[in-house]
Amino acid sequence: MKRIASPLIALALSIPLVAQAGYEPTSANLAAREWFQDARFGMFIHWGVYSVLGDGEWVMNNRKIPISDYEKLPAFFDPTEFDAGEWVNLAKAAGMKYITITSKHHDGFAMFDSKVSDYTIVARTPYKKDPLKALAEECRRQGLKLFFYYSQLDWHNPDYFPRGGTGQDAGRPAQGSWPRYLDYMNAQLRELLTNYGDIAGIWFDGWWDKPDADWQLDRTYSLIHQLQPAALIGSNHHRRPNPGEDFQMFEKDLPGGRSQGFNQGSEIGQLPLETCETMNGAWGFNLTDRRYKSTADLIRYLVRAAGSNANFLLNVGPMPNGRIQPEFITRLREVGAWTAKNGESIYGTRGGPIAPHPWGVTTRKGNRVYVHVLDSPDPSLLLPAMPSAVRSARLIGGRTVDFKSGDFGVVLTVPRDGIDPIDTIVVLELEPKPAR
Ligand code: FHN
Repeated sequence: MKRIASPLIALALSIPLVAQAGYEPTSANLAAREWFQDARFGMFIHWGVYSVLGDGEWVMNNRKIPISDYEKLPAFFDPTEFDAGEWVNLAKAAGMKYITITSKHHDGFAMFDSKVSDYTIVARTPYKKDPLKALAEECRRQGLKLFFYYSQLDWHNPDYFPRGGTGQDAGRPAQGSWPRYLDYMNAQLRELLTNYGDIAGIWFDGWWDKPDADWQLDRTYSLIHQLQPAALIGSNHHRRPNPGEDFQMFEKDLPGGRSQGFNQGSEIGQLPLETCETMNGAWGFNLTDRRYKSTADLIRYLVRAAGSNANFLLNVGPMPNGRIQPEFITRLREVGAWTAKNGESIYGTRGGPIAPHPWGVTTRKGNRVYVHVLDSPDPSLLLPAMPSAVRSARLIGGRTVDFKSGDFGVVLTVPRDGIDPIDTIVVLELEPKPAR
């Protein structure tokens, strides 16, 4: 995926964004935020007609494909092997608690039965069905929550005008009505929050394409919260959260990380956190991208995210036939074997009392601290003092771990044959702190 660095993005980091000023989350929304943080692990799904070309979700922009040609693609998109039950089963097998799927990506193509557009999977493809409806029903049946990704950026709609930093080669006329585009976007969001039952939230993306535009976020965020107060709003704008947003996402970096150019200005806010990453190098299906991350790396990313008090949203880009490629299935099942065995150290936890270090991270649940030793050459590990005295120490499998406490902190000595090459998890039981 090519991102265009532009002075506009630099400008964006300086413009205070007005959103849902004075927003007060409802008790249902606050409860949803707790659920979200407990969930810790979700499946991101990037799926669209771009998958026909097998070259990622930015293919229209990167290959400068005009709308007149790109509109030929839906005719080839017939995912007859799509099975919502298979996708939800796979997410659950991995230990994922929610799914976030693209309802509309930057190409403007609606992967749902939108009545305010004829550029939809129902109107334009031989498939003629609404996969998001099937997925919503299956998630409800199997007890997973469902978020919709929605791209504010639109390379197809002529009213997305003035153009932003991308989508310049789509062949649209140099005119359009921005207010009419906002009406269109809000109408589609109304459909997504009305026609698919309870939705866990909206994952916005693409604000960064026109950072200086008047997006009228207060209007959009108010609409969402009026329709479904518990729906969590997040926006992948790579900046501090705005009023009306309920969680903050980081892309391809742990919270506060700066490995990606677009994260240079991002700051960690006070909201629940989530980081997202691909399984290879692509979000949308890419036939030739073989940069598959190892299962061990994916597990460690999940652990480091939890240790940073963040969720991990791990992506799949399904193929145009509706199936998920075998390399992803294998990894998800292997991650699931790990979460089945060690999930207590992730689910329902919050970031631990020790900040993330190169050697590893900690997570915490009540008086229990999980020390995740990810990269320590030495079986002994010196930790700073815990919030209260350590009562006991054991490997998550049960074996006792020697520990010595003192003013210096706590030294853990893990038996050499108890060291796990992926993540050695030491469980510390702390003395309950006296009630104040
Ligand atoms: O441009 C998109 C990209 O296609 C993908 O959807 C990622 C997912 O976080 N978000 C944007 C890139 O920052």
